Amino acid sequence: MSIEEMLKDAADYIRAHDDFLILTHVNPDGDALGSSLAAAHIVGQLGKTFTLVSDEPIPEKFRFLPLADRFRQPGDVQREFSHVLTFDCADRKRLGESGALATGNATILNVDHHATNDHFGTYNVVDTKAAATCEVVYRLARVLPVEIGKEMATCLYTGLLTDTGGFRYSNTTPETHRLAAELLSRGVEPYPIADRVFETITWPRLLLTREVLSTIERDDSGRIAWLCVPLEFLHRTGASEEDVEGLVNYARNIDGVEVGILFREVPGGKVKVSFRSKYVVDVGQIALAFGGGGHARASGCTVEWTLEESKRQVISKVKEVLVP
Ligand SMILES: [Mn+2]
Repeated sequence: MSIEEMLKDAADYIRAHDDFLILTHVNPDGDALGSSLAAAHIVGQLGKTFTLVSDEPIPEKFRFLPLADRFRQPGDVQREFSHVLTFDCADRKRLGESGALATGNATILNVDHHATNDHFGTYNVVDTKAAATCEVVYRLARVLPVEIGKEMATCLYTGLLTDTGGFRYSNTTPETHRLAAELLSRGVEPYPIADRVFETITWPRLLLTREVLSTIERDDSGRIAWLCVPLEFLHRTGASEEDVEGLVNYARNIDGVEVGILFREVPGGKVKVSFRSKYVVDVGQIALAFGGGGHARASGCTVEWTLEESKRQVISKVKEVLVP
C-alpha cells in the first residue's frame, strides 16, 4: 500500500470516529509531542474530543506547545478507549503504561517514521523517509483536509526542528526545508522555539553535564566514545531525567568518533543505553539486538545489567559491527 493510500485510510478512520485517545512514546521528545499535539488540533478542528496521555510529565522546554497543558498521565485517566491514535511510536511497548488505556479490541492508527516500526496498528501510516513524524501528520492534515493554523504549525515545526537537530542531521532533505518554509508562512516564530528547545539550559542540567563529562572514555581506535550517568549524579545535581537528553552527543561529536554511547542507570537495576553514530554504523540495528530500536543514526535500548556489565556487553557489540 502506498503512503497516499495509507493516509487516505487514516483520514477516513478519523472522520468516522470520535473520542480519541492520543498517545506517543515514553520519554517524549519534540517530535513525539509535536506530532501528537498537532493531531489533537486536527481532531479538535473536526469537532471531535480527544484525551492526550503520556507516561511522564511533559518536559519543561516543550510546555509552550499549544495544548501541551492537556496532557494527562495514565493514573489520572479512569477509563479505557476504543479509538486510539499513536505518534512517533515504533512498537506497542514504547507506549509504556499509557498503552493499557486502550481496550483489548481498540482500533489503533499508528503514525510514525521509524524504520523499526512493527506496524502494530489496525491502520499504519509509517513513512520511513520522513524526517519526522510531524511531516507525516502534516500530510494527514492536508488529506483530511483541516486548516493548518499557527498553533498546529508550531507543533509540527517543533517536531521537524528537533528530529533534524535544527536541520543539520542526514535526514534533512529539500522536502524538510520546503515543509519548514510552509510552516513559517503559517505564522510560526522560529526564534523563540529554537531558543527554548536548543539554547536554554537549566542550572541543574549544567551541573549534570559537568559530572557526566568527567566519565568520558574511548576505545583504543578512538572511534567509539561513551559517557555514564550513575543514578547518584541526578540526585547530587538535582537534575531530572529530561536533563540527560542530548548528552550522548558529547561522545558522538568528538573528532574521529563514529559511535557515541551514553549509559544511564535507572531504578530497578536497569541501564538505558543511547546510541548516536556519524556516517557508517546503523545503531538502530545495534539497539534492536538489545531489544530496543530507533534510527540508523540515533537509537536506544534498556538492558538489565549493572552499569559495568552494560558497558562491557554493549561496547563489545559495537566493536564487532565497527571492525568487521
Ligand atoms: Mn520522530
